[in-house]
Amino acid sequence: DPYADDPVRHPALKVNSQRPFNAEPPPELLTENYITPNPIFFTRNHLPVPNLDPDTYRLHIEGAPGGQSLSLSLDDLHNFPKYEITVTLQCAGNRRSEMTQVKEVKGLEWRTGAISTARWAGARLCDVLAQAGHQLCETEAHVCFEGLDSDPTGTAYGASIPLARAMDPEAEVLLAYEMNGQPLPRDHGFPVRVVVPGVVGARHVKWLGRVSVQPEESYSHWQRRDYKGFSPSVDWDTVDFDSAPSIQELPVQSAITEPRDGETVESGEVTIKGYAWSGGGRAVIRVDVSLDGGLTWQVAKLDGEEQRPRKAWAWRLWQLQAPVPAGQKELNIVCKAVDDGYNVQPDTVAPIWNLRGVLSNAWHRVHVFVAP
Ligand code: MTE
Ligand code: MO
Repeated sequence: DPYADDPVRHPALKVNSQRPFNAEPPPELLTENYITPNPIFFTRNHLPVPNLDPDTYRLHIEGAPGGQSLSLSLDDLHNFPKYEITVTLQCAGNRRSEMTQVKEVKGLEWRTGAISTARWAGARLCDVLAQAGHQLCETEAHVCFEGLDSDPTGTAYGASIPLARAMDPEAEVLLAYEMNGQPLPRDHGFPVRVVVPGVVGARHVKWLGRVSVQPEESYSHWQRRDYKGFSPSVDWDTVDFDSAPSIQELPVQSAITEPRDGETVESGEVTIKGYAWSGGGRAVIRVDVSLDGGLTWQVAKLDGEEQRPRKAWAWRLWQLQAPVPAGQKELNIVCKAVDDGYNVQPDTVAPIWNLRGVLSNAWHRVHVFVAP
């Protein structure tokens, strides 16, 4: 059993798949803290978790023509200037289960918890690439990452990002060795993972073994044959994966974490909580909440760290305390976020349904009963 050596996990996690391990925190735990505690940070593994020895670990960086290839130990990585940033990581499949309700899709049934936030610390990818002689001259090039996790045929997890993002100091792409002040937990990439702020989880390659600059995107299955969006009209007979770009920055997202669907709330006043985030460093500027299915709206209060313009890498938690209209027996609670590009979420799922169930960011809806 290649999974026999997987780490022990926190019992509060809702498991979507045991082998490989995929799990999300329950919603009320997810927004209890602005920074998600490591043991309940959502986990998305495609393969068994490798057991790597930090003393013999080496990160291979392929050198530029005229530059030099690097074989970096953990100590070597620590010798680069250390940066620490708060970044929210979201899987492209977050909230996929709502797409399944429209029509069947292929993928894990994530609810609202395939998203979490941590303080990540490590070396900047641009500093490490510069030491290997790379410059931003090939503007169309890509930086390919290979994990040290592999399937029985020896194929490793892989993904890539554009070189332009990798070399941009403002994009703050990290080779992270710390998560919330601790060495990375095994499930989250020990000893080193990539953190690409504002970009879909799939590019944050864990158990990083190799970095190279290539004229084309990674040839990995997960770069080319997955993690792409399509029209609702495309099915498994007609899909052409080469016709769509790989997902990088994610669209604006929000969800309600309290109360939960089907719950009974007290009459008088209701407290509604959730999260909101957008990709590409776009800040969340507002979250609107409705108690009547979207007929009327109120503005929620945003909590959490102040967001830096163009570098809003982390989510905002939000809440709204609202009187329950007298005589209401049920409430149709809805939330939607707006980012600083004034991008909004679509109101329903059907027009954004896609066969892989990615990019599920319609208004989030929760139906509750009011106690008599
Ligand atoms: N890196 C490796 N090596 N193997 C993987 O299976 N999964 C990716 C990404 N990096 C993956 C990986 C996907 S799809 C996501 S959403 C994130 O890791 C999840 O990171 P987490 O498990 O730390 O939450
Ligand atoms: Mo993912």
